[in-house]
Amino acid sequence: MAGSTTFTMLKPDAVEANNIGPILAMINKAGFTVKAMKYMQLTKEQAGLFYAVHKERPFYGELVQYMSSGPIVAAILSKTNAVTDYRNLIGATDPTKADEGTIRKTFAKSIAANAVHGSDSDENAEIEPNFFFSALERF
Ligand code: 3AN
Repeated sequence: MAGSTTFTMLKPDAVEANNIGPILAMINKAGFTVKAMKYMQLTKEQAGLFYAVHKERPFYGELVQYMSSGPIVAAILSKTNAVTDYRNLIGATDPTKADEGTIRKTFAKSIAANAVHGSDSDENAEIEPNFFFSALERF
């Protein structure tokens, strides 16, 4: 059903700072259910492919380098209005502009090391999990 799932990554800064547990707790408390989950480190090539949509942006090289610099947690999350509600829960890309109580305001270190990724549209919420999960890995 469109709108009922979204895709997230807990980024290298969140994993490094031991914030997997606290972030997952915020996600569950906000009403999201985990449908798939994986702990892994992306190669530069994989990070480059995942973020290919940003290839022309000035921060692309930094983004690819950063997202392959350490382990991440990838997950599919389920909830009514998942994409919109999760974007509201994570807060603005720049943590200095994120609202109080959001994941990025609470845990992000900078605009690059901003703790979590969240799909920005229903279309991307359908596409992004396919990069990480087979049908057998979704529940
Ligand atoms: P969001 O993750 O909030 O959808 P996007 O799609 O604009 O933000 O950017 C994708 C990722 O690129 C961000 N999560 C962030 O890690 C990184 N990023 C965005 N803007 C910058 C920037 N000015 N400098 C460095 N990294 C950036």
